Amino acid sequence: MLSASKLLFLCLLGIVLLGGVTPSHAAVRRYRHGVKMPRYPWSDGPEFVTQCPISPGMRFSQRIVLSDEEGTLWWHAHSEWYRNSVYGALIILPPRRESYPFPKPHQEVPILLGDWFNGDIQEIMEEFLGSGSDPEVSNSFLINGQPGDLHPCSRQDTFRLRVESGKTYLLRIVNAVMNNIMFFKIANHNVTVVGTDAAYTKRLTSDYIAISPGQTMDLLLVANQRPSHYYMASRAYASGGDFDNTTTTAIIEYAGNYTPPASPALPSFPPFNSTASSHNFTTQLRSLANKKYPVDVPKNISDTLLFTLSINLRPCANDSCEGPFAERLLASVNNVTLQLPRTDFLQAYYRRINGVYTTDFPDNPAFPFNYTQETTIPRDLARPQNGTSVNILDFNATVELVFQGTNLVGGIDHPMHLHGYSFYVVGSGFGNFNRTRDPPNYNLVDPPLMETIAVPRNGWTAIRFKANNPGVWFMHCHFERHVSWGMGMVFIVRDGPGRDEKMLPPPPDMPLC
Ligand SMILES: [Cu+2]
Repeated sequence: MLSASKLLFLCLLGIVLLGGVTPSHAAVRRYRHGVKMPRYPWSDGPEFVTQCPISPGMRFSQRIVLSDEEGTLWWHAHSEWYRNSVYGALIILPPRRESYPFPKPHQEVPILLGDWFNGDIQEIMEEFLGSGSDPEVSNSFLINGQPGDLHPCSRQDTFRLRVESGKTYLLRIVNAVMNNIMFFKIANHNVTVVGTDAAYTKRLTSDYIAISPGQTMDLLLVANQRPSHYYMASRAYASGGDFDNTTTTAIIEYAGNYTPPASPALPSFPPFNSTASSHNFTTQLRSLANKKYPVDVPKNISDTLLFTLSINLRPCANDSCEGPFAERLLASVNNVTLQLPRTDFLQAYYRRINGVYTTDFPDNPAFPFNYTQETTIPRDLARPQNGTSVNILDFNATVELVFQGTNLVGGIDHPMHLHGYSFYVVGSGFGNFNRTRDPPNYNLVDPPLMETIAVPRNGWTAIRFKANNPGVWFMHCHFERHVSWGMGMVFIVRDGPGRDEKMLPPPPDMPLC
């Protein structure tokens, strides 16, 4: 049920989207990242999954339907690479007359991590998809739209947060970066995580965080150091390949009479390639799991799924591609490279249009192999199938989904994101998931409730959720290059028998393909 404050917020955000705000040649879809949209996939956003593009000049009112979210979410374009610059924070306060399950902060500050490319983002996308290579990397990362002091061209615009000694600040961090998990740190200060993806967590105090594209984190910062200037900074965690190795900064400025340093203190980061630093932080997250904020982890599982996440290669005519071995880079889930249809999945499902998709997305890999062996995996195992297939779940199915990273072409982390749901992250580890050895170690007591979770490089992550939101829901890697290469799939959750268990009808202004 929506609280009064949530209703108010919903009205404030009664956004009318104008296709005309996009470049004149482009069409766009917008997506509220993490809003579950009960029974209403029509405003979910991803192009050719739940809607057709909003053409320039066209209007489409997107309804935001909130349910139990509380904390920070965000919205972004879900079309090609437009999310690089079309994004913002979405803050959901506790119901009126209720408070946070932590001390009330003096001030709340959205901190949006983004990235900057010296070039037209669409051209960059078209270039790498055309050549079959990796995309060029960003030129800098951004905090609230600014690269910070280490980029002298825009030094005067560095984001500054003025703090008063002894006061507590709630930093609402959004990782809107395109292709990197980020480390974030504040010189001389610890932060305390109190929420992720609009769900509260047990307090976790750390001197750094690791945050995936797609994720949000709410952090308490206490201004308890000597009054001075300190950098808050962010840079990539990257387990391999080319990446943007720059650091973005903003400044924490204490109020008071003192002489600020010529240059604020810069935090020291974990090494770029420290998979352990990323994984150790992520695996410490816990749900609040108390009487007021209970967990509801499915215990009896009806659908057990194992999805491999792979980077793939496909030969090109005359060795004309620019990926490894002059082949084309692709990506897949269970060896299926997603081909988006030209009529969206949701429209086809709702209107029973035949021939748009198939219903045979595999529950398990067709060819099991040693997914994470460090020695080179034979290249013929790296050939994916193209597919426009969905996996169908019954209403109220209790689902366990294990994501298994593979070392095909090159093992890398994958921040996996599911639309329409939050899920409990019940376990993760390195190497191949083992159905006998690993489930007894699951956390079914206070697992974190997330909407995006980084599957570690050459490892696995197990999630559980109850399929109680009927509709058509996209699941994909939140590294933009991976989803562009096909690392995504679609769930259709059937209607339930009850009146309130069926998908709602589409709005009258739904764009047509
Ligand atoms: Cu990925």
